Amino acid sequence: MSIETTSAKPGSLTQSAAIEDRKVLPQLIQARTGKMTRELLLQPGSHGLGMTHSGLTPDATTTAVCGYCSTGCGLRIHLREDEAIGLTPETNYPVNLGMACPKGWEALRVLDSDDRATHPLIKNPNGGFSKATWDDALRLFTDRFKSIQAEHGKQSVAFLSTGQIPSEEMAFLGALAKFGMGMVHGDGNTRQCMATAVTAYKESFGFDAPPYTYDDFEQSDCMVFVGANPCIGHPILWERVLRNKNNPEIIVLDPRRTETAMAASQHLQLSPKSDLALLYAITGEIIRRGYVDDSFVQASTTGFEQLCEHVAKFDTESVAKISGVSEEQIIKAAEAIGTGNAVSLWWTMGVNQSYEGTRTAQAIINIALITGNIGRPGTGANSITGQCNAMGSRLWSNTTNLIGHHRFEDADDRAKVACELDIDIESIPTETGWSYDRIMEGIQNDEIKGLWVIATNPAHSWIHQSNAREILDKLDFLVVQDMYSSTETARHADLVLPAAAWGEKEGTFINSERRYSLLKKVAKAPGEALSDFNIFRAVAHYWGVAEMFSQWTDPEAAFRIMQRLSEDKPSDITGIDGYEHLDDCGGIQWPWTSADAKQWAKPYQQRRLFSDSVFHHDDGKAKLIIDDITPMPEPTCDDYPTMLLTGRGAVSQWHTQTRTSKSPVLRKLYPNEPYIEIHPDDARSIGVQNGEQVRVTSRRGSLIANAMVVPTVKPKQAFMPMHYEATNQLTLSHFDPHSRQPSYKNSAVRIEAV
Ligand SMILES: Nc1nc2c(c(=O)[nH]1)N[C@H]1C(S)=C(S)[C@@H](COP(=O)(O)OP(=O)(O)OC[C@H]3O[C@@H](n4cnc5c(=O)[nH]c(N)nc54)[C@H](O)[C@@H]3O)O[C@H]1N2
Ligand SMILES: Nc1nc2c(c(=O)[nH]1)N[C@H]1C(S)=C(S)[C@@H](COP(=O)(O)OP(=O)(O)OC[C@H]3O[C@@H](n4cnc5c(=O)[nH]c(N)nc54)[C@H](O)[C@@H]3O)O[C@H]1N2
Ligand code: SF4
Ligand SMILES: [Mo]
Repeated sequence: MSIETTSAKPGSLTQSAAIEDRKVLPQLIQARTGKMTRELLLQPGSHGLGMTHSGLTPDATTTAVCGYCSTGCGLRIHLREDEAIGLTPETNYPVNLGMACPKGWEALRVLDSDDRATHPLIKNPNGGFSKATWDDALRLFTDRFKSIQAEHGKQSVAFLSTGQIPSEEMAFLGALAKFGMGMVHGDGNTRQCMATAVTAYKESFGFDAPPYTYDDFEQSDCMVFVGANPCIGHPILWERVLRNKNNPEIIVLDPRRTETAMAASQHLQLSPKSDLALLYAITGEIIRRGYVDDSFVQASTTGFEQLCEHVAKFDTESVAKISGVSEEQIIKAAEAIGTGNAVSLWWTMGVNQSYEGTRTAQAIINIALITGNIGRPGTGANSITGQCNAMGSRLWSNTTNLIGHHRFEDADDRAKVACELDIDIESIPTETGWSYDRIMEGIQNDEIKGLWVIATNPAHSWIHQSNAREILDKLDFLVVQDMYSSTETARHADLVLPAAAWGEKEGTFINSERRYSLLKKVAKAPGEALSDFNIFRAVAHYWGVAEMFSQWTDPEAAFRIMQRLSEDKPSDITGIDGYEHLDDCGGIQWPWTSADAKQWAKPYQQRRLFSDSVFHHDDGKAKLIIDDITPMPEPTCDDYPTMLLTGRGAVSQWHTQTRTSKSPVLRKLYPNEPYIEIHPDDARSIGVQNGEQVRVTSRRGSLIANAMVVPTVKPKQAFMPMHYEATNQLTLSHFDPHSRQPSYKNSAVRIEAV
């Protein structure tokens, strides 16, 4: 990670300000971006570079995709007698080109830990857990869930799953739960993360289709990052940005002066949640200055006139006041976008996790469309995903979409799925299930009594935590299936099922650029832990529906079923010839159809969508979607004068830290105690020095954290990483009305000295 050699335009005001900040913050940045790791990784005993210290020499290597983030780096696993003894980043992989972040380097280390779930655990009358056999555990699972369904109806048992297990496991879980066990409601942690992007793409393009390929980072001459901090969240993608030889303009829209903002040539440090107004003002300037690609707009979009009328209401002068971004900055950004030859716009959680997220994402999409920046190298309206298989969950989880991007309400879709799965069409629900927030509400209202949680940790990661935990405790029966038995959610469980982890099983993940890649079994799962896939097979057997799932013998067989289901969809993968083909190619991006496979000897790399300017609505055009601005759900006030933002803290911290906290190397790269970033003026006014404790209180709860006094947040704004258990005690239950994604990044709080 080289912040010094950034491709930001030299001499710009922003850059000299960044240098000021860097004098203040060099250590913080080094640690947070993982720069110090090489030294740490060279310590004896490390699985990373340190493998040379172990004295073992590998007798073979194999390449597997990393199991943390959606970048999907290839890791070369060094094997001795088929067991992993170390790893290095794969030099020959089209994604990471020989690079990996500290989490990837340390991926094997976190598999060994005292709190790995090794046996099924059943809650005993004292509130502790007792070890159980799989037979006892699965009998209990079946008896309890079946009796709840008998008493309260089939819909009274639901599941919450994840973007972090292989697609084959997601598909199996969704099919088993909804078609085999009769559940109606199930959702995933991708609701917390990607629901907004999915909704925005579906409405704008007619299909959930992120159009880009990573090569676009290197081909753009102007890149806009909205609510995204790739230096921390997607460090290897940021490395791809740094490889761009076009000396690109880099525009960052973020209320904080993030590591990414410091490296940008334009930082639009907007007021939280003023994105929609600001993007409309930029759109207005683009239109007024004549930067519209008229022939593209005419041929490939609908709604341009309405867009023009709408954005005219957002005059630059007023928006400058609302957003705190000057008129000059707004115009400068519009000029850069309007005059760029290859402009790409990227967004992540600063957009998705907001109460107007869907419309904000669509305002970004509109800019790409009206300037004709789509379908060409270096362009696109590009949502970067988060979890290793968030894209897989969007296609395969069978939660609110019928599996494979079909619709529950559509009789033809149900017939196709029934036929490909060889099941009775009557077993497929005819209605879309509830979203995550509605499932939580359903538990609160006694509509849902049983819950099966797989590879997610809601007692830490869901909003308004005290309420979330009360809700989990209301359940008659809670099953948690996880690789560790110590998670915040497992503490509330009646039954814990021990799962094998990344590295201990196989399957495919789909990364942000739509690439299916293989994960591999290179280690033995501890104790009696089973792969999620095999847990689902066992559940099918105990539930009495083994026959219905007799095709689902192993992950590759499931992959073949998924291929058949994908036929004729924009995400068609019928041309992939099994796992070996994925392995040979360094992963394959969707679509890859059987027709493609006939035409080309090998899937060509770096494919982007919409090069033919044809979208997935019936008329082949993309929609320009607009909306009114709505007031912020919880503005600051005298009692709660500070706006709290939350998000990722350091490259070496992953989410609820069940995994990353297990590596001594990673633990050295971030503060182990919860901290909150506050501005020096605010610190002064409450009489707090850097490192001293503060109490942070919102309308929902209160916590103690160390003050990190930094100029990177504005006065009356604060930032807290989500990785600390307490953070979500403060956050607000408010959702984007279109995507039902929680708005994690705006809660009014009060900060006081302790
Ligand atoms: N190291 C590490 N990497 C990760 C993860 C991790 O836990 N650790 N998680 C992965 C996952 S699942 C995800 S979803 C991604 C998330 O990746 P990002 O979205 O890049 O991460 P966040 O820090 O959640 O949010 C990005 C930025 O949004 C800004 N923001 C807050 N409010 C607003 C606003 O109103 N407007 C704008 N424009 N910006 C705002 C925040 O200041 C923050 O800098 O990261 C992935 N990568
Ligand atoms: N305040 C605030 N809260 C947030 C966010 C924020 O920005 N701010 N971001 C949100 C976002 S974007 C996300 S994605 C969520 C993430 O929230 P979670 O999904 O709750 O976080 P993780 O820690 O990734 O939880 C994954 C769980 O799966 C387990 N696990 C790992 N591998 C396997 C496996 O192969 N099988 C099984 N069965 N279990 C496994 C891990 O041990 C862990 O307990 O958090 C959300 N919460
Ligand atoms: S950037 Fe993401 S995929 Fe690559 S090594 Fe790090 S965590 Fe793994
Ligand atoms: Mo996420």
